Amino acid sequence: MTKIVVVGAGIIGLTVAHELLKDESNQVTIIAQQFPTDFEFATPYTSPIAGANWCSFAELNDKFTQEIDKNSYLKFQELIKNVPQANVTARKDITYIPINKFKTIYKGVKVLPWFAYGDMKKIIGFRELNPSEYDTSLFAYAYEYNGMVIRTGYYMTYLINEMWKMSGDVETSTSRFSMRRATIKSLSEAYTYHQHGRAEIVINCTGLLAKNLLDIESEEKEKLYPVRGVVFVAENTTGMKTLSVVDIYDPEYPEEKLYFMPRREGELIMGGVFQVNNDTKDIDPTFIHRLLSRCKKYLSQHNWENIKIIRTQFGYRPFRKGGYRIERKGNIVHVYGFGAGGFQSSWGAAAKSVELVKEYQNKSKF
Ligand SMILES: Cc1cc2nc3c(=O)[nH]c(=O)nc-3n(C[C@H](O)[C@H](O)[C@H](O)COP(=O)(O)OP(=O)(O)OC[C@H]3O[C@@H](n4cnc5c(N)ncnc54)[C@H](O)[C@@H]3O)c2cc1C
Ligand SMILES: *[C@@H]1O[C@H](CO)[C@@H](O)[C@H](O)[C@H]1NC(C)=O
Ligand SMILES: *[C@@H]1O[C@H](CO)[C@@H](O)[C@H](O)[C@H]1NC(C)=O
Ligand SMILES: *[C@@H]1O[C@H](CO)[C@@H](O)[C@H](O)[C@H]1NC(C)=O
Ligand SMILES: *[C@@H]1O[C@H](CO)[C@@H](O)[C@H](O)[C@H]1NC(C)=O
Ligand SMILES: CC(=O)N[C@H]1CO[C@H](CO)[C@@H](O)[C@@H]1O
Repeated sequence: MTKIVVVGAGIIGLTVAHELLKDESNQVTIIAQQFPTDFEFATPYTSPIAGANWCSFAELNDKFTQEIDKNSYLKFQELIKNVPQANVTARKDITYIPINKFKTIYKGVKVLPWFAYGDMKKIIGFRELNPSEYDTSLFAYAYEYNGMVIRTGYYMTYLINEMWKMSGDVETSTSRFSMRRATIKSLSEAYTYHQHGRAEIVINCTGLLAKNLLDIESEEKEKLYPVRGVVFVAENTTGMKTLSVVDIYDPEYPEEKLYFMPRREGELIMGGVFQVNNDTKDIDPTFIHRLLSRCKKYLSQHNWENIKIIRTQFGYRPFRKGGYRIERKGNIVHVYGFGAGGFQSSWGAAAKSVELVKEYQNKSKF
């Protein structure tokens, strides 16, 4: 048996732990300050705040990220098909590019994502919309694909339930899974938290808060930064059935975005903002008015009258300069810095992490 401690119970820690448990020779303890079943989050914890959808941000030539996101897409499709209790729902995902953004930011060049090409185009059902399908006085172009909405809190609970199942549910002296609430000051402390004695391997999935760990490499500390997001959760009385993204550009409010995720159970996620290095907890009270007036302007086919906002949420996307890190250093595997895409990269990132753990296990056999 290999004793492994996973630090962090966000989407990354949970998915890595889930994949490690598939190997019956691994015993995994997750330790975290916050778990998905907490109702209030005293310290930054991003995963329960996300919508979440799949919209890979990989550059056209970044095969590594493309592979990770494609792996995750295929995994989520399996869940959509076969595992309704995972609370991942299939939805069309439409993106509209307003004319002003096309002219100013994109300099009149049409930009399509990497999944508009090659085999992924077919897998994902990518299609550019015909001009007859959108308002050409507002938009330069638009496209759609077969996307999804992940109901993040329930989905993470599903992952935990699966892990108990793999381990045999009851915690015994031989059970392979355990969860413990703890706040560690340094990763070197993490080894002592395994349920069956000192751990051999630690997986670092701490998101943004890792900045606070005492034994972090100083250059790593400087690489991590928050990008704040704010979303409103509304009752879905709009008639919206597809995920919709309007790629707006408002020179007066360049941090403001416009996207919608209708959840299966009747909630509508309305976002949002992309505030680099802003760690405030305040919500600008005038923002909702601008958001709703953009709704009426760009998505007038839906009903925005009397929309009822149920709650407001904010979180900090854990960004890292140079992109995320999946790397083994001795018996520590680092898996963090997933920015705005932790869900869409989760399965692919977990598969890579498991490979790194195997590599270590192979080496230490000799
Ligand atoms: C508004 C918003 C919308 C988003 N929408 C999407 C989307 O549509 N699709 C998508 O893919 N992504 C989306 N994201 C991004 C996604 O939420 C993040 O990339 C992801 O949640 C990061 O997960 P994580 O596991 O790395 O970190 P976290 O979820 O922050 O988890 C970190 C874990 O580590 C624990 N921890 C940290 N330090 C310590 C310590 N010292 N001791 C013990 N435990 C510790 C924490 O308690 C927590 O359990 C969105 C984010 C925001 C804010
Ligand atoms: C653990 O991960 C964080 C980012 O989440 C990173 O800043 C830190 O360097 C890592 N810890 C160590 C000890 O390397
Ligand atoms: C919108 O909400 C209603 C219930 O309020 C639900 O029946 C319907 O399925 C929801 N639509 C979508 C697309 O989620
Ligand atoms: C951070 O966000 C708040 C709320 O939106 C805003 O009032 C404030 O000006 C922002 N701070 C910075 C430094 O951008
Ligand atoms: C580990 O060893 C096994 C068995 O020898 C081998 O099949 C596998 O490819 C190795 N994995 C890695 C990541 O080194
Ligand atoms: C709480 C919640 O919305 N969970 C849903 C997850 O999926 C199952 C199976 O489809 C539903 O029954 C739950 O309502």
